[in-house]
Amino acid sequence: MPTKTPHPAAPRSTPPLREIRKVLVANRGEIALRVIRACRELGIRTVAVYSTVDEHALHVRFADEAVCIGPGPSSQSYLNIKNIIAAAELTGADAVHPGYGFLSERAEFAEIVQKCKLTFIGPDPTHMRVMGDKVTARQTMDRSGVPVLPGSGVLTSAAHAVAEAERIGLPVILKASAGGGGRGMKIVRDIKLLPQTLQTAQVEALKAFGNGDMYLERYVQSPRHVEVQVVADQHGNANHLLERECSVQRRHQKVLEEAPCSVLGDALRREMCAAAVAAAKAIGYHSLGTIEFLLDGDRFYFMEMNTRVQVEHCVTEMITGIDLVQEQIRLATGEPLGHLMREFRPRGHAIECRINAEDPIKFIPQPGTISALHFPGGYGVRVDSHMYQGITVPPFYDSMLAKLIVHAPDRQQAIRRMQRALGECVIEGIQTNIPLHRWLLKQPAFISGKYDTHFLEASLDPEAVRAEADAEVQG
Ligand code: MV4
Repeated sequence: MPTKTPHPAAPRSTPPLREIRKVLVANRGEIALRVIRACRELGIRTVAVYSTVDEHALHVRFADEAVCIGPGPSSQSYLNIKNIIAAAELTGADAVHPGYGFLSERAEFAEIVQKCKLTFIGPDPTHMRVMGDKVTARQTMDRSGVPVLPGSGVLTSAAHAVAEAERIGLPVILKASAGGGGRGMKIVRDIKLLPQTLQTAQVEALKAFGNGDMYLERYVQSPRHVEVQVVADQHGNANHLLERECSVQRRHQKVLEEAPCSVLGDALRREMCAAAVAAAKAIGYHSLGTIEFLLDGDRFYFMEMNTRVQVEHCVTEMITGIDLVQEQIRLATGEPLGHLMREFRPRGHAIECRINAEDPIKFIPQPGTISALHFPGGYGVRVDSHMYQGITVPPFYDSMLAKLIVHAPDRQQAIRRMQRALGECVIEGIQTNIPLHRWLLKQPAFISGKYDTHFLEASLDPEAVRAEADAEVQG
C-alpha cells in the first residue's frame, strides 16, 4: 500500500513549483524522441543537442530547436558538459532531461545543471552519489530494513577478504564499489584464489572507475533479475508502479524485458514493491527510480538502484497506463504524486524486445545504412525507434535501433503478439538481432517462464539462430 511519510507541519521541504517551459534533451536516439514526445504533449518546448554525425537524426527534426555540441565521439559531444550547458544558455532552456546512459547518472552533471539555475529532470546529486557508491547503497538499504545479501564493507586487505568470505560462506562475488550493471564483478569459489582475484579486481576497478574499492557478497547461483519502478515527489511521498522481469540478458546487456514478472505471486510482489518504496524513502529520493533485486526462489535481495528513466520503462507504461516520462517531468517541477498515489495492479502483460544493429550470431555491432525499413503495427503493438529508411547508423553509440513493445491480456497472448510483430518487421541494409528474438520466443524455458539470468547465454544455439535468419530471408 502506498504510504505517506509524515513531515513537520511547518513545511521544511516544500519547494515552490518550478515552471518548465523549455527542456534541453541531453541525449540522442529513441530516448531523445521519447522525451520530446512527452514534452510536446505537455506543451513544453524542446531543444535537441546533436553531434556532427547526428545532423540528420530524428531528434534534431522533432525538437523545436537544435544545437550542435561536437563531433561523433561521445566524449566530445553527448558527454561534453560545457557544450551542453552552453546550448541550454544559448536557447534559454530552463530544464535538462538526461535520458539514460551518457550523463544521466553523473552527479557532477546534475550539480552543474542546478548551479546554472536549470531544473535537472531527475533526482538530486546526493541521491546519485549514495546509489552510485555500491557499498554505501548496500549499508543504507540494510539499515532501512531492505533485504541485502550477507556481505562485507570495503575490503581493506587480503586477510580481511578471507575472513569475510569464511563468515559469509562460499561461493562469494567480489564487486567494485564504484561499479554497477555487472561491471567489475568476479565470482570466487575457492578461498585459495581470493587474494589473487581481489588484487586483480582492485587494479581493474581502479583503471575502469578511478576507484579500486571492492566488497564481497554471498553469490546467488541462479537468480532472476526483477526490478521495481518507483516514483517519488519532493514532499516525502513515494509509491511503486509494479515490477519488471529482466533476466534475459547477455553480458549484462538486457535483450528482452517483460512486466509483470510471471513467477511473482501477489504476496511476494507486495513485499518486494514495499521494499522498493522503503528504499526510496530511506534516502528521501524524488523523481523516477528503479530498485533492482536478485530474486532467489521466494527470497529477494537489493542489488542496485538506477536513478534515471530506463530503456525498459515502456513495459511498465503498458501495464499501468501511466506515461512515465511525463510524470518524471511533472515531478521535477515539484508537483506532488497526486494520481500516482494509488495501488497499481498489473493490467495484462507487456513484452519488450530490444532490436540491435548487430550480427545475430556473433553479436558484433553493425553500423551502416538502412536501405529498407518497415515496422510492425496493429492492436497492442508499440515501436519506439529513431530509425527511418536511408538513415546511416553511426559507429560511435549504442547499437539499439528500436524497441518493439507488445501489450496483451496475458503472457501467452503477448508472446504470440510479439512473434507476429517480429514477423512484420523489415530492416534491410544492416544485420539485426531479430533472428535471435524469433528463436528466443520459441524456447520452452522462455515460454514456460522458468528462466534465470543465465538462461540466454547457457542455451544460445548459433545454428538455431542462423536457421531463423535464413527463414527470415526466404519469408
Ligand atoms: C550478483 C549475482 C549473484 N550474486 N550478486 C549483475 C549485474 C549487477 N547489477 C549485479 N549482478 C549480479 N550480482 C550476487 N550476490 C549475479 C549477478 C548477475 C546478474 C544479475 C542480473 C542479471 C544478469 C546477471 C548476470 C550475471 C550475474
